[in-house]
Formats: sequence, structure tokens, C-alpha cells
Amino acid sequence: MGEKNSFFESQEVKEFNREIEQYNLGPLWNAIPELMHKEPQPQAVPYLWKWETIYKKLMEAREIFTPDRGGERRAIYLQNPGLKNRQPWGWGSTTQTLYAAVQLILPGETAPSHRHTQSALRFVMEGEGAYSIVDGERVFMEEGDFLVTPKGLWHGHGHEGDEPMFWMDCLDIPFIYSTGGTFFEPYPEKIQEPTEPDNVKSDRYGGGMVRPVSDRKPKVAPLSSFKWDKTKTTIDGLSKYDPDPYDGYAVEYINPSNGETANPNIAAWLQKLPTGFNGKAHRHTNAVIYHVHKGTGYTVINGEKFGWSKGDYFVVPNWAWHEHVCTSSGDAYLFSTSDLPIMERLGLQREEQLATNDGKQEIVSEFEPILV
Ligand code: 1HN
Repeated sequence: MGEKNSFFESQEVKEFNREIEQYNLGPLWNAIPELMHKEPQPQAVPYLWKWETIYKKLMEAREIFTPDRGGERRAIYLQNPGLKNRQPWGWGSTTQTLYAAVQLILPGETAPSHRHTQSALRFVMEGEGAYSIVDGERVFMEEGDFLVTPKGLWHGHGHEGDEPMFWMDCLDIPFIYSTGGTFFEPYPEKIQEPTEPDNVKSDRYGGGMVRPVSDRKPKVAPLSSFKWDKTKTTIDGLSKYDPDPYDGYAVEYINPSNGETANPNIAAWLQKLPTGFNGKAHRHTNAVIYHVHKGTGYTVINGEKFGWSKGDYFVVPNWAWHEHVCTSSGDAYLFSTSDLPIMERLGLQREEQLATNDGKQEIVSEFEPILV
């Protein structure tokens, strides 16, 4: 035991610490080593959820939960085991700043409109015919589309197609919770009626690099729907050149009016790992939630191998070494969300590249996902 430790352990110090507690006072000498680590020590752990597990549980939830029986949405969220029961509010989010869930809506159902101070984004996994009505505009969704729901705007969902529809939700719930800025309000009626033409923002911003001259002032991302084929066209263009050694061919969804991330607190990326891609390891302050849109491969996170395939979700916590490898005969596509804009705005963003072993980690274990 070092000199410092014997100081903390001494009877005199322990008694003093206990004694001042009754006055709601705490000893900084004990708190500093706990609070101020040398580098990030996130409580969130690397983790992976298999799609078959989430899918089965959502299909079971079809009967247990219907919008008519109350509740807001049929969504199952991804609870990081490192955060479960450790956050003050108990339920455990996906990373320390973000919450991710998978939502299922059935044909004919509606999810009631509401608004809140958390901002949201969605990535469509499968199905078509459902819409999200945001601020009076119905935005119809198709596989691979990305949508934003800026904070404070009324939003609900409906489904006019014939098949179940699944999408990923990501919100900055834990971050907003920690600031004490949570507000939530249900819409007075069940669902807001359209006040705008369907898909109007997609029509107005369909060119991608041009905008209506009446929309010159930067504001919330005006594009309610970032269509899969447009995003893929850009990735295909990038694919003529060398990939980034860490992220392959990656694009970020932006607000075309100001060039910032489409959601102010949550970065969203789509990345293609071409067949045979064998990435190098790096780590960064922002934590990332990945969803496998297509393909098969694995990601090594802090020496542990996480095998993934279509539909799976996995988490790379803050400051964790990670590298991606695509093993499928076709390209892999990963959609991801992260708190990069929060870190950048707070001046906390750092990145480091693994300098040893040609940038590859040594694999010391393999993750065993829980299956149902
Ligand atoms: C929310 O508004 C949605 O709009 C999904 O679909 C999940 C989780 C917590 C709070 C609000 C949605 C949510 C949510």
C-alpha cells in the first residue's frame, strides 16, 4: 500500500469523513482519485445485441403492447450492462450520453404525437409505408432512410403499408437528463393532423447541394428524410478512392443549411467497409452505437472480438480501441450514432491511433452474445 492509500485509510481521516457527512459535506481528498482519472473510464462497456434476439422480443411485444393499451411507442431499448442500475435514474442507457432503441409499428397503428427537449433521429431497418409526422409534415420512410426529429417539435408515427416496419431510434436522453433540462408534453389529440404537403422537405431539398432561396437562414435540419439511394450515391463516389484506414468509406448526415451535424447533439454516419476491408485501430473520446445495415464482419474492441451480421447493434464506449473487419463477400454497411458533436462543442474531443503491431490489436477474447 502506497503512502497515499495509507493516508486515505487512516482511522483519523475515516472518522473525519464520516463526521462531516451529517452536515452534507464531503471530503475532496477522497473524491479526487475517483472523479479525476487519468483518462476516460466509461461505465458503459463494449457490448453487442443480436438482431434475432431484438426481433423475437419485439414480435412478442406485438401482443403485450398495442398503442390502444397506452404507452407511447413499441420500442425496446438497448441497455448497456455497464450502466444498468448505475445511472441515477436506474434504467441504463446505451452509452453515457445516448439512448438507442428499435421500434416496431404494425400496419394500421398510430403512435401518438408528443414533443420533448431531447432530439431524436431514426434509421429505417426494414419495411415501407410508415410515416413519421414531424411538425405537421408526413415523412414516408423506406429502408435505409435517415430522419431527424429536432427537439421541441410535435411528432408521431403512423403506418399505411402492409408489413411490420422496424427502425432504430436514437435520442440524447441521458445527456439532457444530466443537464436537468427534460421537458415532455403529449399532443392534445391522439396524432397531429398534417398541415404541410407530405414529404415537402424532401421535395424542397432533393438536390442535396442546393436549397430554396427563401431558406437562407440556418435552422434545424430542413431535410426530414435523407434517402438511402442519395447517401449511397455519395458513398459510391468516394469508393473510387482509397478508403480511410479506420472507417472505410464514411459519410456524415448534415444539416445542409449550416454544414453542422443533422442533429445538433448526435452525429450520424453511414460507412461502407468494402469486401476484405481490414481496418486499423484507433480510439476517440466520443462513444459510438453501431447498427449493421448489411454484411458480416467483426470489430475488435479493447482486445475482444465482436462478430456481427445484418441487423445487429453494438457499442464502442468512450476511449475504447476498436478496428473493423469486413468478412462478407459483399460490402458491409454500418450506420452509427455518436456524441461527437457534444464532445467537440465542449472541447473534449481527442483521438489516438494505435502505433504498434501495424495498427492491429491483439485479440485476447471473443464476445458471446446472449441469444433467445
Ligand atoms: C420517442 O419520442 C420516440 O418518437 C421513440 O418514436 C423513443 C424514447 C423515450 C422518449 C421519447 C419516438 C423514445 C421517445
